[in-house]
This record gives sequence, C-alpha cells and structure tokens, in this order.
Amino acid sequence: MCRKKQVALDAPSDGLSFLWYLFAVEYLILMTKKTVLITGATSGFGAAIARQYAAAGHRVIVTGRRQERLTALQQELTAAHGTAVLCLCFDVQQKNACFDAIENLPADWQNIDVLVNNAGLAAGRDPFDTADLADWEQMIDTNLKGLMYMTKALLPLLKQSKQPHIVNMGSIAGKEVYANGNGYCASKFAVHALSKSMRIDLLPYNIKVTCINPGAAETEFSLVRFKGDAAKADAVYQGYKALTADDVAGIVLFVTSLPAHVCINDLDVTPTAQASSFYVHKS
Ligand code: NDP
Ligand code: 8X3
Repeated sequence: MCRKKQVALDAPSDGLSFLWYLFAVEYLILMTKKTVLITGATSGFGAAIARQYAAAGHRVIVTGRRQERLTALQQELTAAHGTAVLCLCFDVQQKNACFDAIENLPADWQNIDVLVNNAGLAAGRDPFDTADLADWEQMIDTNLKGLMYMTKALLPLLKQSKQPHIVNMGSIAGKEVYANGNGYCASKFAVHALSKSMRIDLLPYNIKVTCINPGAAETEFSLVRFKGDAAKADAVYQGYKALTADDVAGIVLFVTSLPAHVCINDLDVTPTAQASSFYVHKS
C-alpha cells in the first residue's frame, strides 16, 4: 500500500519515463521480496512464521509430514495475501527425502534466501534410566540430524542468494539442562553448538546464522511431548502467560529483516514470568 502511494507521488509525467519508472519499482519490490523455506510449518511456530512472512509479502515454502495441514495453510495464505506458497510434504528424519525435496524444487522456487530450521519435538520427560530409547532417537533424528540434512541440502541455493540467512530453532533447553530433559536438552544443546559452528564456517559466503532459544510457548509442543495427554500438556502453561507462536514468529521476521551488515547470532526469549528453565513465577 505504502509503495503504491510512493509511486503515485514520485512518478515522472512523460509516458516512456513513466514505464521505465514502473519497471524499476517492480524490480525493487522483487528484490526485497524473499523466498523463505520453513520446516515444521503444519503447527505452532512454523505455521505462525509462514503466516507472518506471507503477510509481509514474501514467498514461502512450507514443509511438514501432514499434507492436509500444508494444503490448508497454502489455501489460507493464498486467499489472504495472494502469496505464492509451495508445499513439500516429507519427514526430515529421512535423509533422502530431505535431499530429494530440495533437488527437485521447481525452477522458479530455487532462489531461496531464508531457511528456518524449525521442525522439532520433545518426546517424553522421563529420568535418564527409564527414558525411552526410541524417543531419544526420534529427537536426535529430527531436531539434530534433520536440521543438518536440510541445511546441507539448501546450502548450494543459499550461496546464490544476495541475502542468505539460516534461522535455527534452539531452546532454553539448549542452554540449561533440567531434570528429565536428557534427550531433548542434548538435541537442543547440539542445535546451539551447530549454529555457532555454521556461523563460523559460513562466514566466507556471507550467510547469516541465528539461533533462537525460546522458553515456554503454548503450541502443540507439550501435547506431542506427553503423547496426547491434554491435561498434562495444559498444566505446563497454567498460572502464567506463556509465549505464543506469533511472539516467536515476529522475532524470526525481525532478525531476518535487519540491515545486511547486522546479524543477531543468538537470541533467548522467555515469557516475562519465566527467568530460566528453573524459575517460572506462577500465580
Ligand atoms: P509443534 O508441535 O506445534 O510443531 C512442531 C512442528 O514440527 C510441526 O509442524 C511438525 O510437523 C514438525 N515436525 C516434527 N517432527 C517432524 C519430522 N520428523 N519431519 C518434519 N516435520 C516435523 O511445536 P512448536 O511449534 O512449539 O515447535 C517448533 C520448534 O520449536 C521445535 O523445534 C521445538 O523444539 C522448538 N521449541 C518449542 C518451544 C515451546 O515451548 N513450544 C520452546 C523452545 C523451542 P508434522 O507433525 O506435520 O511433521
Ligand atoms: C521447549 C522449552 O523448557 O519445555 O524447548 O524445554 S522447555
């Protein structure tokens, strides 16, 4: 809207110059429009991130394992903003599926500027000695290996971008270990370490890397962690105002909208009522 007003104010008056002017404005708009790939966009942070990028005029590629949710999101965003949306349905635990999805991108979707490595989960919250091995494997395969596969697969395309940025969804669980957090905390400590490592190794390519470390946010996270036990999941968010998916999405949009020479490397964000993994003020 603002851009149109600007065109009307500054447009030259003779016909040919006006056409060139329109062409230049369209070109500038195209240059500022990014293509953003978000993993885990069928729920929570990922869906909110896709909505906020679409609302800001960017093109989005949304991924996840639930096709029906991807299709619904695509229809919603196209209807609301006229956004071009590409859905890719696959499991980030499957190495070949990650590489196939990226290697087979349609030609007009290969100019990716931002990768948001968001797909992830906590499975269980049990002491180390009784924790389920399959839960550990799923968390390591998704939160860590899935993130590594997706980043490796996307790097050749990101290196072509003029404004490349990788945003990794860490957690305060990747900064401080808490009781019974074992496998989940380990996976998020690894995300934090990898983010720092990527930041160093990708310096020559001008690729920004940001690790965002949220505290408690009310999404489907706890429902997944407690394997569908809604009462246990709801209890996590009672007695204080947790973060929302939109709060975190706004931060992702913010960190990827900074000037080219500015990079936020690591960002912790918690509800005001939460000081750390250990201290939550509940009423
Ligand atoms: P949700 O459960 O609401 O969303 C998780 C998303 O990850 C879904 O879209 C899910 O899609 C996707 N996902 C999970 N496993 C896979 C897989 N194997 N392959 C592809 N996609 C997968 O949780 P949140 O939005 O809260 O979580 C998003 C990220 O934020 C996670 O990495 C989580 O660890 C992190 N986080 C969450 C916090 C919170 O308190 N909520 C705090 C700090 C970090 P689908 O099931 O369709 O595959
Ligand atoms: C999710 C936040 O504190 O439940 O990563 O681990 S916490």
